[in-house]
Amino acid sequence: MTQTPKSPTEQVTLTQFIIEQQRGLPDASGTFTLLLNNIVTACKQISHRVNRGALIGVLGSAESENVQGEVQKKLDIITNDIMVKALDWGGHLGGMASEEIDDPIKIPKQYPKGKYLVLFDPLDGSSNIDINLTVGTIFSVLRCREGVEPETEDFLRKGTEQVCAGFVLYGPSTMLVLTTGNGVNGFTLDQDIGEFILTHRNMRIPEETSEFAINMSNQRFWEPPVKRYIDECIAGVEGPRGKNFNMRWVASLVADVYRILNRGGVFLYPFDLRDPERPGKLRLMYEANPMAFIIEQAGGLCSTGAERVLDIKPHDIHQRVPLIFGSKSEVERLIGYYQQPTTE
Ligand code: FBP
Repeated sequence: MTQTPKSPTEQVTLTQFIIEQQRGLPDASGTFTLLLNNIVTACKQISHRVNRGALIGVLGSAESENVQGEVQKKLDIITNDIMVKALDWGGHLGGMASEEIDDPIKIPKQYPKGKYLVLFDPLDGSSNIDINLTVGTIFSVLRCREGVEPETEDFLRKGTEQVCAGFVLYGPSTMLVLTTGNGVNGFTLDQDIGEFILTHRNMRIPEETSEFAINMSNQRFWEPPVKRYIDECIAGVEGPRGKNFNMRWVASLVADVYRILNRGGVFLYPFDLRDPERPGKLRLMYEANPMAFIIEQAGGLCSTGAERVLDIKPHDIHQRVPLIFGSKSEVERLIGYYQQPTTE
């Protein structure tokens, strides 16, 4: 999928790519390009902090809890502040919402309000930050009524209403994966010039795969359709699937999504019986919805098992959902298993 490296004169920067895409849109005012530019500037700052890690004392716990009841890492707070500071002054936003903050984040009075809302997970996979594994930032952009103070209701919109979704990977390379509803493209940060360069044009998920990703330690809590699906994968060529499957689990959603965008696969963080009140681990508004938009734009599917994630009508900014996504044929098979009556 990766294109042959181009000479600097042939390279397409993210800014050029977005401006060329926006040219085709009659009502494009350039505001979206400026907003995206600020999101990307924040991610470059985060990339720098994550990369310097122990050298600048940002690893380890912050000894505080977020709205999810999770102990925050120092970098969860630092990256949240970087995002808010990079986005609140620009005049493009009516408001923001973050995994690390209970309520919607207001735009300070001294700054003008704009026509977009941004929801973000400032540091996804933060349980991996202290062991130097890939982490990332995930963001989702919605439209809002211009110039007014948005209510929580203004954020609770279906994933189908997203105008843009993306994530930045802080791994061996720093990469941005982006969709504005016109396919999925990948950009690599050229640290020398500080620009994201188009390196993965029109990413497509292979329809077929023999690789699954799930946290196996939760097996005893899974529902019958998931138990059946994983058992059949593990049974391999001797089993009903007649082929061997491989397993991967990075415990960083951004890294698992990026692998599936490149070589296919199916990811499951399904509903499990541990806590029936908690329908899953991952959050709809700033994890599942942006990833579902990207996965579908790359030819994959994204479901809860019972319904398309992008069609869910949200009721809470921090609500959790079961998540199954990836290569079309496997997600369709899983949806079929959910629809079949179980014998258990
Ligand atoms: P946060 O780090 O943003 O809370 O993300 C949650 C997450 O780390 C995902 O990136 C990942 O897919 C999942 O949780 C891993 O869960 P588990 O630790 O149960 O395997």
